[in-house]
Amino acid sequence: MKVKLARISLREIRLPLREPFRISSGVTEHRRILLLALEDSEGAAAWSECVAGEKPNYSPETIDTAWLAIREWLAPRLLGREFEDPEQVFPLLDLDVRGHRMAKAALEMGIWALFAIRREISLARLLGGTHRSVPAGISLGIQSTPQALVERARSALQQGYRKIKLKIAPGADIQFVAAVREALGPEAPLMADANSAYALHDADHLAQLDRFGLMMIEQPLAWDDLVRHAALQQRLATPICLDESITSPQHAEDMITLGSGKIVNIKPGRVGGLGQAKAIHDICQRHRIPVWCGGMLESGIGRAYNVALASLPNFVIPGDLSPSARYWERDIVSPEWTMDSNGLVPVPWDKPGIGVEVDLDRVDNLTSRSETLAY
Ligand code: OSB
Ligand code: MG
Repeated sequence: MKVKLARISLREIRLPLREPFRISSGVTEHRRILLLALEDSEGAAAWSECVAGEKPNYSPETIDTAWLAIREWLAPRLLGREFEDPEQVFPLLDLDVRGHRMAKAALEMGIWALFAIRREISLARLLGGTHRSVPAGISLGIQSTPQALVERARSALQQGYRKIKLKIAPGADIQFVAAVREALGPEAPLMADANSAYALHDADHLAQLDRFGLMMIEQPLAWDDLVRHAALQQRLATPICLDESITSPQHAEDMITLGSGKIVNIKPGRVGGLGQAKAIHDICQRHRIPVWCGGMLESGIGRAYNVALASLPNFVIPGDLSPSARYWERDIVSPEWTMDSNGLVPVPWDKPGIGVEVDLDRVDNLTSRSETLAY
C-alpha cells in the first residue's frame, strides 16, 4: 500500500485556555494553534497539529515560522509524492532543511495518521504500542503564592493524577515546592519543571530541592545545553529530566554519553515527529533510561498523537496528558479526551486513525486564517 499526498490545508485557530498557564519564560492565556488537514489521492483525510507556540520562548520556532516553513520548503517536498512507509517522511523533510522540527513534525505525524486510516488500524497499533491506557500527570503553572499552588496540587491528586509537575522559576521555587510537599505528604508523586530558568552557578540553590524527594527536575538549564546539565547532575541527588535540549535521537545519545540527565520527556512535536520520537524511545529503552510523553497545551488533535506514542512500552512514567477539560471549555474533537479516577487515559485501540473525530463546524468558527497547498 502506498500513500500519495494530494492536498494539505493549513488553518490557524484561536482557542482560549480555561486559565492562564505561566512558565518561567512567559504566560499563555489563549493558544494560536496551527492545524493541518492532509488528504491523499484516494480521498483519505487526516488532521494533525503543530506544537509551536506564539512566541519563541520555548524553542526558536513559532506558529508563524512553522507556517512559512511548511508553505515554502516542506509541503512542496511531500505533495504528489508516494510513500510506502511513514518512516520515509522525516529524512525527506530533513535533507538540507535545518531545524524547523515542529513544522516537520506536523506534516510527518499527519502522514502516520493517513497510513493508519488506509490500513484501517489505530495509530497506536501502527506505531507498535502495547499499553491500552496511559497514566496521566498534570502540569501546574506558576502561581502567585505557595498556597494557591498547594490548592491546585491537592485537587489534582484528588482527581487521580499520577504525577504532579510544578513549574518553577527563581523566586517561585524552594518555598513553593516545600509547601506542596508539606501539604500532600511524602508519597505524593511530585516533580518540578524550570524551563531553562537557571544557570550552573545556581547548583547549590537547586540542591535545596533534593530534600523534597522529587521524581525529577525537568530542564533546569539552557534550552540547548547538555554539557552543563551533566555537571549539574553530578551535584544533585534529584534525577534531571531533559525536555527542550532533546530535539533529536542524536541529542538523546549525547545526553546518555555525557550523563546530562537520567530521564527524557519526549514530545513528538518537538523532535520532528513520531519516527524520531520512536527512535529516541528505542535508544532510551536500550540504555534503561525511562521516558514519558510531554505536552504543549495541544488541542484534542495533538493530544491524540501524544496518547498513541505514550502507548509504547518504555513510556513508564505518567505523561503530561491531561484530559480536554483541564485546558478547554470545549475541545475541538469528539469524544473529548477523558481520564478516569485512577488517572488513566484510554488509548483508542480499535478505531482507524487517531481515534477522535474533528468537529469541523467548530474548527471553521475558530479559524482566523487558512491556506491550501496542492501539487
Ligand atoms: O515544558 O513541558 C513544558 C507547555 C508549554 C510549553 C512547555 C511545556 C508545557 C507544559 C504543558 O508543561 C504540559 C501539558 O500540555 O499539559
Ligand atoms: Mg518541560
